[in-house]
Amino acid sequence: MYLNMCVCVLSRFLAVITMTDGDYDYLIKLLALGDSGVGKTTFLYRYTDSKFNPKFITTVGIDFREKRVVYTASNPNGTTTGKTFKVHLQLWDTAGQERFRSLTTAFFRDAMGFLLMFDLTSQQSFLNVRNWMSQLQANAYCENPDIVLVGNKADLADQREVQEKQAKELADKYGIPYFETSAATGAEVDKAVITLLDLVMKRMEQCVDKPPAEPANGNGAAKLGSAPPGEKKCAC
Ligand SMILES: Nc1nc2c(ncn2[C@@H]2O[C@H](COP(=O)(O)OP(=O)(O)OP(=O)(O)O)[C@@H](O)[C@H]2O)c(=O)[nH]1
Ligand SMILES: [Mg+2]
Repeated sequence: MYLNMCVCVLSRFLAVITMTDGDYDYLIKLLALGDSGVGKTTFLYRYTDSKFNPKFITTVGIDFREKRVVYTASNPNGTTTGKTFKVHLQLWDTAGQERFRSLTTAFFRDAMGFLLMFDLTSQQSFLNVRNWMSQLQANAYCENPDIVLVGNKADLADQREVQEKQAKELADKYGIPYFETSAATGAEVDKAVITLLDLVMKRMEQCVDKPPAEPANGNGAAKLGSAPPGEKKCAC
């Protein structure tokens, strides 16, 4: 099974290499995570292809989709800077099933932003958001990565188990944006992804604008920050 999975991902990866013409300014890697069945694959399919797949075919290990977007840079006050960038989005789709956990968390390190998803019709998937958050803090590029919390299946209003207020409070506690989406209708799907892209781009712009680290003693060695060794600071 693992061999099949590797061949599948590899062939998709090679397809990306041949399909991409290199005509973009940024390659941004985002990753979707959350319990099995919350709708990660369906959400990404809706975002890239504007279609809904009602069938549940659980993801084996990891997969990805891609999309080109034009990103318009904005000032801190929300007004546009007039600068636009061509962005190639790589959207990594992880398996929610426990048996793939060590494989999927290994992919967290390479992602620049995260769509942390739960199912609005499943209280358990919402409770598990805290566990996914710990996994992220332990395995992402830093302890405070860019994340958007997504409550999916908003169209199933009569089956809802998680209230908007509850989810919003959790997102506020983590200091991250929250969206209620529907992969079935497409509601808020684009907005959730674009908000995450905006956070990632803003972090990158901050890094570009930051002056280079001063030499510590004139011998060219970079000055070390106050972080203890091994701590994953969100440095540029
Ligand atoms: N009604 C409704 N159904 C949805 C929505 N999103 C996903 N589904 C359905 O939920 C089921 C599971 O969706 P998947 O996208 O396969 O779930 P997943 O999170 O990728 O699951 P794993 O790959 O096992 O981690 C499928 O039958 C989807 O059609 C939604 O917004 N509304
Ligand atoms: Mg899936």
